[in-house]
Amino acid sequence: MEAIAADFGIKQALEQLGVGILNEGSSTGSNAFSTGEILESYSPVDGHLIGKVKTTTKTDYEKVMTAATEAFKLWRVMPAPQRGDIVRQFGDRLRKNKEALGKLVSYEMGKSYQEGLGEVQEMIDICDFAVGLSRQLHGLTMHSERPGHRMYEQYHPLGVVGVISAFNFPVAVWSWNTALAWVCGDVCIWKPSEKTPLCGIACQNIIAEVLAENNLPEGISCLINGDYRVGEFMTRDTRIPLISATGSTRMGKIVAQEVAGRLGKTLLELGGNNAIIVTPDADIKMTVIGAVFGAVGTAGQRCTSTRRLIIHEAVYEKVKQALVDAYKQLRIGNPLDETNHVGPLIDVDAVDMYKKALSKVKDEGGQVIVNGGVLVGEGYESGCYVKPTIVEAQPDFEIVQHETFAPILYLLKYSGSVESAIAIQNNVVQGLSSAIMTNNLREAERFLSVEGSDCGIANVNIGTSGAEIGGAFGGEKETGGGRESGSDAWKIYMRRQTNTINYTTELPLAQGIKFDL
Ligand code: UN1
Repeated sequence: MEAIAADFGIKQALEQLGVGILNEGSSTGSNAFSTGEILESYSPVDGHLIGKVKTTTKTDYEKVMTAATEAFKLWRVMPAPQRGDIVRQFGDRLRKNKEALGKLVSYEMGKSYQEGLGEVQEMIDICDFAVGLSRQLHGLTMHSERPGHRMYEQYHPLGVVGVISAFNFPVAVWSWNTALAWVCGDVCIWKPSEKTPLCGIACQNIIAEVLAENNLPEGISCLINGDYRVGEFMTRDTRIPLISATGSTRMGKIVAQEVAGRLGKTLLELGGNNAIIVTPDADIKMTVIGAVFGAVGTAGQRCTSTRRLIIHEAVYEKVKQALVDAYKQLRIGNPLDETNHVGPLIDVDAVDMYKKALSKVKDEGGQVIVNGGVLVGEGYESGCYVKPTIVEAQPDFEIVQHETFAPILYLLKYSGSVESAIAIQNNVVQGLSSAIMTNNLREAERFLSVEGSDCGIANVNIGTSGAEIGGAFGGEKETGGGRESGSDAWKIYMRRQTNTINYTTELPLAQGIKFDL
């Protein structure tokens, strides 16, 4: 391990980001209020302890809440374009720290360094988007039915926004929420995944520097650490009007009920079971690139990962063979080494779920065409490396209905028209991302029509993962219905107020009602 840390500049990256020293002491950084028990962060890359973080107790949480509430009073009256300028500075600071943060993401979470850099790029992109947005928080004006009246709507900030994020995008998802929430005038409290706490501290350190340089309170961006019990401080807290939560459907249902019970708002971005439909008119080369990246990128741990390929019988054997050939090229190993395509899963529990899913699909009658398994030996000491696998299955297999966060790709054969493929695609409880590979305009438009894909994301000749920040990101059904990042997703971070102003000396009532005194 020391070799990996030294060879790939991990120590320097950690030092640059202020997240302490490998395997020594505790690394609380800007997580200033936390005094609770120690949370250790182990790298799935080599199994080594990277650092330690203090968790947040209820008493600490109250201090965080006070800091956030105080900061909100100041932040909400700052003109939005000035808030945008703070976000611009944060984006600039991210540019300077891109390599270091990308490395930390790769080392703590296990995704490839390229993808770690890509994740930081998403943060930079959303900052740029939010800067522009800070001058475009538009409401509408309406024509009043009454003479001498003016009617319009305006958006005000909500207050303290709670962000709960998952291990698989340990930095970007936070920024999709916070960059928008900040320009909207909200302050944020973030609980990152307990599996990637150092990524949280690193981000907090970066924004804390920007806030300090601008003489702004750190309460604008707060960090809390720990497991679901710390998350509950926020979900149960009536002082938090909006909880944005990314993670499993199981977690999302609990959060949704807690927050709905107090009539708070939620933005949920939960599980996917994403499919690519491959029609007889598909470009096979493009299909293979899209499918392989979608299935094995981030070791199959994106919510947008491709889990099902729904292939027409006319091209089934050809696609299958091309995939088998492509999987032979895959190099699995240390994700910091850029010659590798696939890194480890997040931890041994995830490996366990991968193994269980594989044995389940075999029990159900699935035919393995690219062997899976857990890798052992030199370079695989963490026990988290698994082989990406491909299994021929049936759409109605129980396991195929489930999201397994691992590189398992199910091949499903369809015959007849594109409608039957769409029916298979839609016949799962999740509704995040979907794609069709076709050069046939009719099939493509059918897929995008009201009778087509029921997902929040529907792509043509692109895979299911790797969405750009400019679009609204999220999905339907058990994916939770939330939308983050681009388009008009900002509206959820604000409260809408309708204003009617009477500039006459009369008081006419709406709907023509007469009320003479
Ligand atoms: C996630 O996995 O939670 O579309 C987010 C993508 C990325 C984001 C994934 N831009 O694959």
